[in-house]
Order: sequence, then C-alpha cells, then structure tokens
Amino acid sequence: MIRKISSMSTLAIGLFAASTAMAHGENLKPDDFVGISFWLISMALVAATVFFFIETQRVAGKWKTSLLVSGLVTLVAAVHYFYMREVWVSTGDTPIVFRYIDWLITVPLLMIEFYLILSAITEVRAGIFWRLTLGTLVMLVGGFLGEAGYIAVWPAFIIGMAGWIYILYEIFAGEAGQVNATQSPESVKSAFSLMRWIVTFGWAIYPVGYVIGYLVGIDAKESMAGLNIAYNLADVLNKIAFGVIIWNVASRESAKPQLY
Ligand SMILES: *C/C=C(C)/C=C/C=C(C)/C=C/C1=C(C)CCCC1(C)C
Repeated sequence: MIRKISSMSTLAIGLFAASTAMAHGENLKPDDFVGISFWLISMALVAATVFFFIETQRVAGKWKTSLLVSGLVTLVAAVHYFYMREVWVSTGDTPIVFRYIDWLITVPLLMIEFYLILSAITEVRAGIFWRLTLGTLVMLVGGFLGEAGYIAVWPAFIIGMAGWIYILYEIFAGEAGQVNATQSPESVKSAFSLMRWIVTFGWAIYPVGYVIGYLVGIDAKESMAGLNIAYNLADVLNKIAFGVIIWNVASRESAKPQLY
C-alpha cells in the first residue's frame, strides 16, 4: 500500500515537472546562466525528491520521518523553483517573495531534522524542537520585514541574525548539541556535525546576499544575477546535500542490527 502511494506520488511529481517545463512562454537563451542554473537546480530538486521518497521504503522505521522530511524540503523547493525560473526567463527578475515563501516552509523543516535524527536514536525533549522552530522563524520573519520594506533594513538584519545565532547556539552548545555529544553513535555524530557546518557556512550565503543587496549600497537589481546564482548553488548544498547526509546516516544506521 505505502509502496503504491509513494510510486504514485513520485509519478505525479514527474508529470508535474514535465508539464511546467513545457508550459513555457519565453525560451531559455544559451547565454542566460542564471536561467540555466534555475533549470538545473529545479530538475536536481525533482530528482532528489523522487530519490528521498523512494528510499523511505528501504530504511528502518524510526528513520523514515527524517528521510520523508528531506524529500518534502526538495519538493517544496522544486515547485518554487519552477515559478522563479519562469519569472526569471520571461522577465529577468526574481521577486524575493518567492524565496521567502520557500524558506518559511523549508528552513523550519531543515532545522527540525536535527531534532528528528536525535529522536531516531534516543528520547529527546520537545523543547529542542520548539527552540529550533522559534529561532528559524525569528530569522526569516526578521529578514522578510526588512526586504519587504515593513521595517528598516538594518534592524531587520539584526533581528534575523539574532535568530540565526540562537539556532547555532542550540545545535553547537545548547541541549541539541549536548544530546548529540553524549548519546549519539559515531555515524550520527558525524552527520550531525556536517549538518551543523552546513547551517554555519552554507547558510551564511543568504545573509551575505542580504548585505550585498541592501546594506552596501549596490543596487539590488544590479546584483540580482550574481545573487541568484549564489542562492541557487547554496540551495544545492543546503537542501540536496543536507538531505543526502541524512539519507547516508539513515541507511547506515538501518543496516545495523537494531538495538535501540
Ligand atoms: C533552503 C533555504 C535555506 C537554507 C535558506 C536559509 C536562509 C537563511 C539562513 C537566511 C538568513 C538571514 C539572516 C541570518 C539575517 C536576515 C536576512 C536573512 C533572512 C537572509
């Protein structure tokens, strides 16, 4: 039954991807590297989604949720990428609002992965989940209020940075970091550590983009092409590679005799 549902949803995603790919007004120009990167990443996100969903069938029960969430992240991002790609190719613009709508769903899901992989190996208190979610929302809502012009860009940036620092604290030194340090087996420790470095360095690309676009006086429109390429590549690391790390630890832990 589950297998059937998963292969049907996989098919639906594939068809959806194919139809949005064809329902295109403007044509992609061979020298439009931003457009090409939107195409590449949107297809990579579809492929990653299919892969994560199907692999949920293969891993042990307690790892299925983590893998499912990885697939949801790439699915939500793929759909946004179809729209952004369309808007870019036909207008040369990317309304920042698409990115934020995507982030509002995918970034909390990515953060929850820290909670989920710890939950797969031990009892974890719900406080970790709530603190990670709260920090993520403060970071994104702060940034959005600034980008959308509801509050000045500097205060917005500071609120957003505070949210990010709070999350980093939680996964390095806070309860999540401590549970990992004291209770995780080696494979989970190494996944946790890689994921944490992604949240530190991979995620730094977005606030750097904010600074370049809004705070150093470069016209946001002028820096749009470079920014889009940077964000698109960042998403490969932060969404696909992040999911692959989880897939790797889930498969390795599932291959072990199940003792806990
Ligand atoms: C898949 C998308 C991801 C992982 C997006 C992450 C976005 C951020 C880490 C954004 C961070 C920001 C700040 C730290 C300061 C304020 C401005 C933001 C929202 C760009």
